[in-house]
Amino acid sequence: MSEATEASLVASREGAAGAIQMNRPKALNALNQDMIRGFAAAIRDWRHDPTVKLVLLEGAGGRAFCAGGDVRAVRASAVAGDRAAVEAFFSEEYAVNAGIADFGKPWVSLIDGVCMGGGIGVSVHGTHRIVTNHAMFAMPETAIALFPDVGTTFVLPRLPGALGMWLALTGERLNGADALHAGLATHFTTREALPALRAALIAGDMGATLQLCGPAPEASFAPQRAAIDRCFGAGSIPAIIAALEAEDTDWAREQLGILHHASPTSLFVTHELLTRGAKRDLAGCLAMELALTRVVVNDHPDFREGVRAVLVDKDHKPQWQPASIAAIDKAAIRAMFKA
Ligand code: QUE
Repeated sequence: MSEATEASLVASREGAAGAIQMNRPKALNALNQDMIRGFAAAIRDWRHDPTVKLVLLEGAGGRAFCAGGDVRAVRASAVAGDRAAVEAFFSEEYAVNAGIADFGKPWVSLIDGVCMGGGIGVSVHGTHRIVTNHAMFAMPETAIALFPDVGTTFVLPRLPGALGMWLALTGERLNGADALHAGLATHFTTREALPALRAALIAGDMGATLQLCGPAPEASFAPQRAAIDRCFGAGSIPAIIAALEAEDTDWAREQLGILHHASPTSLFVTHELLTRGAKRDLAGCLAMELALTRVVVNDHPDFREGVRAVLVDKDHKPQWQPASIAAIDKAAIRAMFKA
């Protein structure tokens, strides 16, 4: 028999666990449509299977948990005018996010390496997000003119203070300890403890699993904590910019540099989404996000330009339209929410 082609998502039974491995290591396990369908099938098959006590989710290759969605493929669909393909990708991805939230059994993600965007979506709605000292979390979508999605418009406004708004607008990277202190992760361990932790999960022993977790170092953002709330809680994009300018610190100047590099449209859309998300349940947030993808991905020039600049040509010199925060027409942003 010939060797089977490596599946991009490997779902298998291991003891008491349903084990899912995201397996596109060269693409940092970024989620493509096949992988999303694999998640949907595993959720469907294991939800009511009493022999599956928990789900264990991990990334292959040692470098990444999951870098996000396969936004290169989504861009290609948008450029080709294939709205149905764009709709299929996001609607099925967000259904998986909702399915994880109401799975009803432990959904345990072992996060060792990169975890961005869609990777946060397949972990944060689960019951346990165990991070190592090598984890790297980010919601970097404003850099490619997308917005925080996969249910993070529900999660981010519920983080302490203005941490969620800060992470959503700047795409700031968090290490494992930071993610724990911010509330994106639930437990901290070391890379060295992962084999024993995995064995405990396969034995179905959550108690033994969590005993392999321990205290995390202090958050790297702790010194900035008050300034984050003061600036990113200011209430609007122009007010956030003004607050950062008033700080007159190296940290604030760095934040301003990041915001002025991001898609201006994305910043306003993201601020509005998180503000609305604070008052909605997860299903309402996912529906709001899906409606926005139709406009942002298919109809607005910035998304295809952002993916081009960051992931296709990698020149990191996107030409945004409009090009500056000052040039944004608030009515045009409001219209995107009504489309
Ligand atoms: C913003 C994003 C993504 C990103 C970079 C951003 C994203 C994503 C990837 C990514 C990274 C490496 C890969 C890959 C995809 O990068 O969603 O296939 O090999 O998936 O600034 O939203």
